[in-house]
Amino acid sequence: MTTRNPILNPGVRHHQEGDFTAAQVQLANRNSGIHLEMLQHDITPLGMHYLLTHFDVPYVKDTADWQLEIEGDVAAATSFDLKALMELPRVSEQVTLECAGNGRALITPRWVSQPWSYEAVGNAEWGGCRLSDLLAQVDINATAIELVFSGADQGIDGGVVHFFERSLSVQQALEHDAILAWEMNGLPLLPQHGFPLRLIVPGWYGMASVKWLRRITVIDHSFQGYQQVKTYRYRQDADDPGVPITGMRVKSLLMPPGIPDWLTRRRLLDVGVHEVSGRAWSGHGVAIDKVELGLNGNWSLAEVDPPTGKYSWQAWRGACDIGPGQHELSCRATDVNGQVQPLAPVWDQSGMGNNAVHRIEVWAE
Ligand SMILES: Nc1nc2c(c(=O)[nH]1)N[C@H]1C(S)=C(S)[C@@H](COP(=O)(O)O)O[C@H]1N2
Ligand SMILES: [Mo]
Repeated sequence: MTTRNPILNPGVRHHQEGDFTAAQVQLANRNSGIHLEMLQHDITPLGMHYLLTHFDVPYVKDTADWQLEIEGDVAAATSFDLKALMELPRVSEQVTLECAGNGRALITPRWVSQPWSYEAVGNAEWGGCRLSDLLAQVDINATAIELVFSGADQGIDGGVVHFFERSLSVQQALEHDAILAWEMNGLPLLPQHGFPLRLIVPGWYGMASVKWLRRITVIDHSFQGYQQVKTYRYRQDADDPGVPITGMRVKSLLMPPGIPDWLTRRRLLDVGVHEVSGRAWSGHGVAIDKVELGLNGNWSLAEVDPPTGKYSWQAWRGACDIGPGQHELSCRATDVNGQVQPLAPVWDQSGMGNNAVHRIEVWAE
């Protein structure tokens, strides 16, 4: 008698309403979010940046025999150790990274996956070299179409066993200021952020920034890997082939004022004028034009700082005169291309790209 392996035959993924299951709590415990009070920092302190790790964190004990392999549609396969990478021109750049699934748990019904609310974002200073400088040392064949970036982490999703892999077109790899990073905020990458080497694709949602990078394969066709075609697409329903997700949508978050209630995180504050501040960002290096601060649905213009880097979020602040009782605070950003955050989530089958305005309840007395 044979039984069907439930891991390789998981059945159809579904939506859910109401309480979170133990499996979702387990996911949330592994994949932590930024604490919103960290929005006071330009650069998210190490250990406070959000984390999204699909499988197990691979453990590289010793970097002495570690190599980044480059193979496929190239004149000759080659590899680089960390020392060789470190001889390329250095870059160090602030990049805001957000998970494409951020906000998923705020869409009803909820897609069963990592249940983010607002917190899957951070801004770090990534140090390393440009991917384009490395590729300049590789003789890529004229037939090349895409580059596949392979992580060292293997697991199962949708019944499919695979390594975490994503591709970029040759043009995207050369033109998007991508970084091969071995440092975060001036220190070697923490194990959970991709030690010893990761890709950073500035301006894109986080899935493109492959951690624990160990191989780049040049291919003469379009990549059909699980993380490329089965997920990270905007879809209306399960049958929709969808469109690939690339750049981040315009978004802003506010730092909750006052003090939190331990169990509910509802905020308590004094009646009076409060300065409310936060961060705003958009995708593909597009700057923020304005941020509006909402008090019970009445919007006023906030002051926005200039960007500290092309791909870095921008600080904003405004004043709110808060009377006694319960109120809703919110914020809404518009980028220089005129893209504005929606007031309510825009439907997506797997809860991707939810950039609806951030809302929090406060009680003043
Ligand atoms: N190898 C590998 N790279 C990965 C992932 C992963 O699970 N494995 N997760 C991706 C996703 S979905 C996101 S949002 C970012 C998160 O990066 P962080 O954990 O450093 O914040 O890494 C991306 N790179
Ligand atoms: Mo993500």
